[in-house]
Amino acid sequence: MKFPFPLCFFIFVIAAHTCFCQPGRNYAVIPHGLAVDSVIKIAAHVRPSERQAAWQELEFTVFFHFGINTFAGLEWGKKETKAAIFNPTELDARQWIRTAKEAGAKLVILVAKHHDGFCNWPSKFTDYSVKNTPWRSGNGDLVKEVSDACREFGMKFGIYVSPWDIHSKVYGSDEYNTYFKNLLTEVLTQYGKIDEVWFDGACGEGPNGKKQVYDWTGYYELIRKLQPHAVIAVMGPDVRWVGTESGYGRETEWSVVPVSAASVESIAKSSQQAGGNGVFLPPGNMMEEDLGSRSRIQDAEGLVWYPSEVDVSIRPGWFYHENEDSLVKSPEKLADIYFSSVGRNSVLLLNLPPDRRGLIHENDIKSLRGMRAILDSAFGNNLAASSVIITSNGNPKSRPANMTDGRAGTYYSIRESGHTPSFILELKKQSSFNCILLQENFRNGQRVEKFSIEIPDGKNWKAIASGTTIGYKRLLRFPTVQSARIRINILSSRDNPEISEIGIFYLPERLIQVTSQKNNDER
Ligand code: FUL
Ligand code: CA
Repeated sequence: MKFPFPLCFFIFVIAAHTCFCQPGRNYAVIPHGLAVDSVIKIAAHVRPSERQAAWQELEFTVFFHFGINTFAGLEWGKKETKAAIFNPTELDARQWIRTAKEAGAKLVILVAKHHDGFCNWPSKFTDYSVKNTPWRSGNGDLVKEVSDACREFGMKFGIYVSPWDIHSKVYGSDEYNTYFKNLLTEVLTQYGKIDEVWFDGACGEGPNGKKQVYDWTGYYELIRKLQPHAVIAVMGPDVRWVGTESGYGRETEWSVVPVSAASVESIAKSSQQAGGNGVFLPPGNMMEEDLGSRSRIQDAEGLVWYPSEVDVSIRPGWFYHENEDSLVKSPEKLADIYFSSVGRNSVLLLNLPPDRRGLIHENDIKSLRGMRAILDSAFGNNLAASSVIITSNGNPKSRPANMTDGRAGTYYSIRESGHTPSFILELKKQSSFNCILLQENFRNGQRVEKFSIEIPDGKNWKAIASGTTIGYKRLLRFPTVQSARIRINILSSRDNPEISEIGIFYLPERLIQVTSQKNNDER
C-alpha cells in the first residue's frame, strides 16, 4: 500500500516506534517515499521472533528421511506401492538420536509423511500407515519412538509432513485440506513439544485431474495454536530455504529481506491474535543471489526477519539406497559444508537416511564421527580468548571482553560515528592462524555489511581476508599467517555494530584447501 507524503511521515514515526520500541518485532512497514538512510536504519532494527532466535542458535540440525520409499527404493513414491513392504527388522530410534547428538546436532526433523502419503504413525484418518505393515505386528508408531528418544537424549524434535500426497483419493479437492489438517492435528498433539514443522512446496494433480490448492494460512494457524514455539520452515513464515540442496549458503546472507505490503499487513493482523505472531505467505522467489542488500531493500514496502536454512543429504539421495553406501560424504566434505552453512549465517539441516534395518548405516556414522573430530579440534583452541582488545572507541558501559567470553548473549556495542570501528587483538604470543569467527548480537538485528581482517606489515597493516555480512555467525578461512596482532575493521554497518563473539583459530591445512563452493548442486 502506498501513502501520500504527510501521512507517510506519521506512519514512519509509528513504524519506527513499533520497530525500535517493541522487542522481538520481526517485521516493519516501510512508508512509501522514505529516504534510503531511514529504510536502512529500520532494517537494522528488525529482530528475530523468540522462536526464530532459538532456532538459529541450534546451528546444526538433522533430517531423517525414512518411510515406504526406503523399502521401495524410490525417492518419490508411487500410489500403488503396498503398505506391507514397510518392514524394518532392527529399527532403533535411540541409535538415530544418539548418532545425531554425537555429531553435534540439537534438533532432528522426522519425515512423518512424504509425498507418497504413507504415515509413519497410526493415523485414524487413513489405512495407508504403519498400522497396516508387518513392523511391530502393526502396533508400531515411528513418530512416538523418535520423539521419545529425543526426550531421553535432550534433543529437540521437529516434523516434516508433506502437503503433496500421491496416494490420497481426495487430493485435488477442498476435502484434502480437511484431511491434511486432521493429520497435522494428530502429529501436533500426540507427541509432546514440536520445535520445527517443515513444509515442502511440491504440488501435483489429484485423481480428479485438479491441482491441490493448499490452505497454507489454515495450516499455519493450526500450528501456531497447537505448537506456538515451533518454527514453520521453507513453505512457511519463519524460516526460508537457502535455494540449493548443495550444503553451501550465500557468501552474503541477509536475514532481513523485503516483502510486499500485503505480507506485512497479514503479519500485523495475525500478530494481534493469541499465539499468532508472524503468519504470512512466503514470498515467491527467494533463491536469487542478492536478497537483502541496500539496493534490494531501499524500495521495499515491508521487511521481515526471514533467515536461511541449508538442507543437504549425507548421501546423493534423501532416502536410503544400498547402492549409495560408497557415496557417503567424507568428513572433510561435511566439515566444509558446516563452514559454508553455519559459517554463512544459516542453520544446517543434514539428512541422515536410516537404512532398511531401521538403523543409521555404519558408513554414515563413520563420516559423522570424522566430521565431529575435525570440528572439535578446529575450534578447540580460540587464540582470541586470552587476547587483549584495543577498541577504536569504546562504549564504557559495554566491555570489549564480552566479544571473547564464549557467550553469544554478551556483546560489545560501539558508539562511533559512521558505525565503522576497528579492534586490535593482541594475542599472547606470535601465532599461526587461518580462520576467524565473528558473531553479531543478532537478537538485536543484523547490521554489518562489510569487514576486513588485517595483520601488521612493517609500519602498516595488510589485509588477509575480507567479508560482507556476519549475522548470527560468520566463519572465514584464509591462507595461514603468523602474527601476534590482528586488526578487525568494520567497514560498513547499518547501525551501531554489536559484536558478540570473535574467534581466531588455526585449522589443519587440509581444511583450508577445501574450496568452498557457492550455490551449486554438486553433491
Ligand atoms: C524436497 C522433496 O521433494 C524431497 O524428496 C526431500 O524431501 C527434500 C528435503 O525436499 O523438496
Ligand atoms: Ca560474548
